[in-house]
Amino acid sequence: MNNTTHPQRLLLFAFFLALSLFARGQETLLFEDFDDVNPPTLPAGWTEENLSESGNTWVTYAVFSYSPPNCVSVFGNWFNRDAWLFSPSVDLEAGVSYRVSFYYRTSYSPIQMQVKMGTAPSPEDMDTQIWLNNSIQNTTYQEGFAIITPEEDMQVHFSWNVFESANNGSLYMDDVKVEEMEAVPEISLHSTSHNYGTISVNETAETTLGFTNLGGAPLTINAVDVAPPFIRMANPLLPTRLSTPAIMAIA
Ligand SMILES: [Ca+2]
Repeated sequence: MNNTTHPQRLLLFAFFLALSLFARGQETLLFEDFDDVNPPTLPAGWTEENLSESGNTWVTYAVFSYSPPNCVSVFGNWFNRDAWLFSPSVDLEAGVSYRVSFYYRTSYSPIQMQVKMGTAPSPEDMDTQIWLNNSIQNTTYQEGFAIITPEEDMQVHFSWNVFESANNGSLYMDDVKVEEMEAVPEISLHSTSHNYGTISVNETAETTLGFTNLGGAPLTINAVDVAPPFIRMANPLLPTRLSTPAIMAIA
């Protein structure tokens, strides 16, 4: 491209990068990859309950894993499902934040799943919903997670409940983890809107930034300092880019 005959396009792209100011994850309380058992047996301490009359329930499965060789799955069979998978118990401390995460996908048809926690591994004791996706459509694994902060010391079980979803699609899940989070905030910075493009001389472009706190402690932002120098990144294969690495959130 000949820059002498084409106007330069200046694109701000650094806003789209997540800005992680603090490390996450301090202690893993529970991790299960379902790889040390022979399918369809569930790992020790894990149980299932099937409340549907004809739908399938949770089994360990040796195909379509996220971490090979196994995952855990609820197969489709065209009937409504109400399949519950229960974790072993985990001790939680009051005021401490925990990250409950897992990887999940469908085979091809939309699936509904919720994650709940409760004091005993049975559906009637699962009284707190911490995650819900009522239209799981991703056919490659993606992470689901919830951050919880109990108000009192608790011994809980977590549960994954595939419900309704009367189709032939299967739900696959792997690498379940419960970890205690460091008592520090973690900022995820992202752009929610912008009107970039060609900015003429003396013309102003605007952006709106979003801050999400994915850490284990509250975050107070009193000011945002956008400070030069800005870096114009040169790449002959791409339009000229302008990054803003000096954006600082001041907590
Ligand atoms: Ca696995």
